[in-house]
Amino acid sequence: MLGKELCQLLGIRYPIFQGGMAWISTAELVAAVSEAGGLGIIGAGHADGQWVREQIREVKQRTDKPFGVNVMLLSVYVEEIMQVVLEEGVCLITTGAGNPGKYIEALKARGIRIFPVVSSVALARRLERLGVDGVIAEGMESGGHVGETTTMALVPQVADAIKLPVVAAGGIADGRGMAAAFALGASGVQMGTRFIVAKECPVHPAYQQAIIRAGDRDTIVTGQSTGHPVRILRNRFARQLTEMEKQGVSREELEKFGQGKYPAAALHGDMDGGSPMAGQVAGLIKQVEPAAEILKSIMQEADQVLKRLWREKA
Ligand code: TUI
Repeated sequence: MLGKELCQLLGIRYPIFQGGMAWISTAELVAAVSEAGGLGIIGAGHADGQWVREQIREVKQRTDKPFGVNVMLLSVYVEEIMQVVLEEGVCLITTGAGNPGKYIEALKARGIRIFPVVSSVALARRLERLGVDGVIAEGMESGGHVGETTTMALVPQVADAIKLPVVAAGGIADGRGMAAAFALGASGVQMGTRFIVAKECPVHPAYQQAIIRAGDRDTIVTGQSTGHPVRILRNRFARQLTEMEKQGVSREELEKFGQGKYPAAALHGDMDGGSPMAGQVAGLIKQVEPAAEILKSIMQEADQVLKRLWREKA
C-alpha cells in the first residue's frame, strides 16, 4: 500500500503517526498533530480509564480530525481502557508491549481500526489472521520498550510476510528516514522522539533540551534482565540500574527501583534520577518547533529526497 492509500484509509493528510507515549501524548499534543494533518495518538500508558476518557473528549473538543489511542498492554487498566475506547469511539487504536488478539473482534464491530506494534514477523502474521487493519513494525532504535530487531531489517521482512499496510517506527525523525521507510516497503511512519520536542508537547522543558543536546550514542537499553528492555537517555539512573543488574539484583527490586522514574523525567524534569525515554534519533533532533512545522518539513524533505534519488538513478 502507498502512503496516499494509508491516508485515504484513515482520513489523514500525511502518513505520519505520532507515537502514543505515556505521560507525553496527551490531548494537547494529539490535537495539534491531528489538526496539522498527521495522526495524533493518546498514550494511555499506565493511566486509568477515566483519564483516557477525559483525554478523548478533550481532543474531540480541540479538533474534528481523526486521532487514535495507544493501549499499553502491560497496564493493569487494559480492560477498562478498551471499554472506554469502545464507548467513546476513536478512529484507531495502536497497542504496545504485547498481543491484542482478544480485543480485536469488539473493536472491529465498533468500526475502530487497529494497528498493533509488532517487533517480529511471527506476531505480524498472527495478527493479520486475526483481522487487524495494519501493523506498526517497530525496530530497536526506538525509545521506550524495545524488541531485538532493527527497523532496517524488520520492516522489509514484515512487509514481505503480510498484505496489510505496514507503518515503520524506530530510528525515524526526518524526511530521509521517511523516504527510507518507504523504500523498505512501509506505507507510513510513526515517530515518538521527534514529537517530544513539539512546542505543544506538555513535557518538562529540561526533557526537550536533553533530547536536543543528545548525540548519537547517548541512549542505552536498560532493564534487559527484567524481560522489559527500555531505551532511555544515558544518565545516573541508567548507570545505577545497569550496576544493579550486573550485581544480580532481583527483578522485583529492579522494577521497584524503576517505579515512578518515567514521570519524574518527563513531567518534573529530573534528567539525572529519572528515566527519560528516547530513541537513537535523539542525536538528529535540533530544535523545539510546532507540530505543524515538524510534519511539513518532514513531508517536504521526504519528497525532495525521493525526487533527487529518482533523478540520480535516471
Ligand atoms: O510499547 C512500546 N513502548 C513502550 S511501552 C512503555 S511502558 C512500560 N512499562 C513497563 C514495562 C515496560 C514498558 C514504554 N515504552 N512500544 C511498542 C512495542 N511493542 N515495542 C515492542 C513491542 C512488543 C513486544 C512484544 C509488541 C508485542 C510483543 O509481543 C509479545 C507477544 O505476545 O508475542
